[in-house]
Amino acid sequence: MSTIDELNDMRTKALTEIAAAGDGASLETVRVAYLGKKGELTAILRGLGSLSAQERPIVGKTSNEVRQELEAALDGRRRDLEHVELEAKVSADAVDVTLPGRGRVPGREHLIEMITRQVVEVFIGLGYRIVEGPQVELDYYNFTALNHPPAHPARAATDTFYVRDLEAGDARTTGESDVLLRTHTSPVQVRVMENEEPPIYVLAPGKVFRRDIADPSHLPQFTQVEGLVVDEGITFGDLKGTLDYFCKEMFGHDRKTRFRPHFFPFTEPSAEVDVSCGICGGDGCRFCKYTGWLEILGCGMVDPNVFGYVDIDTERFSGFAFGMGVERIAALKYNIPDLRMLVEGDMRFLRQF
Ligand code: 2U9
Repeated sequence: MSTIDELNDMRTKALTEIAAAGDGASLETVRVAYLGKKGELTAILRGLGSLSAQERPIVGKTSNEVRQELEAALDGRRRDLEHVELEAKVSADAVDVTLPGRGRVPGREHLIEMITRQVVEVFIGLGYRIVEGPQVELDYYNFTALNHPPAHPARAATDTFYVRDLEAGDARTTGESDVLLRTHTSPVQVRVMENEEPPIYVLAPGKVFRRDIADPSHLPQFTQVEGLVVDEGITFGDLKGTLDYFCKEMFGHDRKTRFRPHFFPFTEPSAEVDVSCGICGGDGCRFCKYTGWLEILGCGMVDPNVFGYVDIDTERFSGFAFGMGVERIAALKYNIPDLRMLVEGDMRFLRQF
């Protein structure tokens, strides 16, 4: 076969292969096979010197034409492939801007946060300050200074979570120590009275801990709001007026309150406060166990023994205190049958409806 025939065959073969190359890499393989250093066309050009003087210019000219043709075909195919790749990428990344957006689920304040905030807002409106303190407390602030005798049942290791210091070699598995998880927020107010002079009008919201098994009406960790007033001339009348106003703000101005005698170690006299049932209006129904009343608060006049621990002059000052469980109020206000529902991460309490 003459060199010209060889060139023509090569041209046809190369053009077919270029047209068939499906991506940039296979196209490059074709280029190297013909135009690379060891390529078929390069070999012919290198061999020009050994051709006859007659053949040389024709083969040289044709070789150059074939090279230009192949280079043009390679460029054209490369552009086509790039275009195809770009088209594929664009259509894969395409966003249909006319589609409706994917909705986010907005969250809301948890019921416990909401009730705590509402209670706080009522007392802020009455001029009270919010105070906070440690959740890990000393026995002294949680029990002793609050007039709990040494053998008071609440101090038992079956009722209170005691904290052990393992690094200090405390090997006990149970039993009382000086450090505990506070069982009420009252130690916060003891600390306030230690550090400040009356007049004191404070509200102490926060987490508290009791060694109870969780059931429909108990949680081992719950939220309390307690209040403390210490001033000159504070009477049980001030206590009643304040808590009656609070209940009306919280539950509605059509609600009544009643104060039943009770006992707490830290107040004397003490009372529990009921609010009239919002379902039956006080007539009696299943919700209020046919009593017409719902128990909301505990309260009382601060026991003089408590003032003794914090060096407040009982000749000059008197005070009242109260406490409530936020989960219990949430359950009553929103008809929640089991307190455990509030802490189990049920999204229905957190989703905005
Ligand atoms: C100081 C002195 C007295 C806070 C009070 C109650 C009554 C009370 C309960 C409500 C439901 C606890 O969460 S609950 O189980 N609390 O009944 N708390 S008087 O008395 C104080 C606080 C601080 C220095």
